[in-house]
Amino acid sequence: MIKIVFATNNAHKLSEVRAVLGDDYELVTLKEVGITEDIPETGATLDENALIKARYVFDRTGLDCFADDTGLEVEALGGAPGVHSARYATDGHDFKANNRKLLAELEGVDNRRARFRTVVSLIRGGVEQQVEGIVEGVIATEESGAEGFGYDPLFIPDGYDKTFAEMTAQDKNAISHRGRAIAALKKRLTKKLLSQPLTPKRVNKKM
Ligand code: ITT
Repeated sequence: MIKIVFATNNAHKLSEVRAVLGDDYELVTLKEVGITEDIPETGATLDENALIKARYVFDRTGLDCFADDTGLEVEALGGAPGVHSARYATDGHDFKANNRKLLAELEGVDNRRARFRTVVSLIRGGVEQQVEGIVEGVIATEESGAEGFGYDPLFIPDGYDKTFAEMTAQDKNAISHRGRAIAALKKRLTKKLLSQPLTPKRVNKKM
């Protein structure tokens, strides 16, 4: 069993990732390593925020860890809400308000193309790596379905006529941004490390 910390406070992400990684991996939560505060996401991009979250955990624990930063990128909105997806409508993680705002912004807009993008930053043996997963689709004109979370009731992946929120967790994971990013992560985790680890100085400094 490979133990690895998943730097998230989002229970939905945790259960999706657990299902994709499978039984060979034991996912350790932030709470279990004593990190109870919100990790500040001050980056301007998904890549930066994923790295910030992973480094935050590595700097404090020195343990192998990874973080997921995800955004919904809507073509007609110039890529918004993107890196601001969690706090699109309000300062909190209010999924309902975010979906209402997205529908309002796209009212009367014909181009409803969008994609979900997940960036995963991994720090393993002190070596940083990054993988990505993307799913393309369209934004529906009303919410449908009760599964999943976030923007799932509005997102119809290409090749389907239902939203992510109308799919089982297994079906969503098979084609989703996160499912793809975590599949790529799993491949990395089975490979030998080739590059040099980060200097242990950063770990020691704060331990
Ligand atoms: P952590 O940072 O603690 O992992 P978070 O919810 O803040 O959790 P993000 O910063 O990646 O995660 O925020 C992305 C937001 O995008 C999230 O709050 C949801 O509203 C939305 N989101 C992320 N993944 C999604 C998915 O698979 N389906 C629908 N919406 C999703």
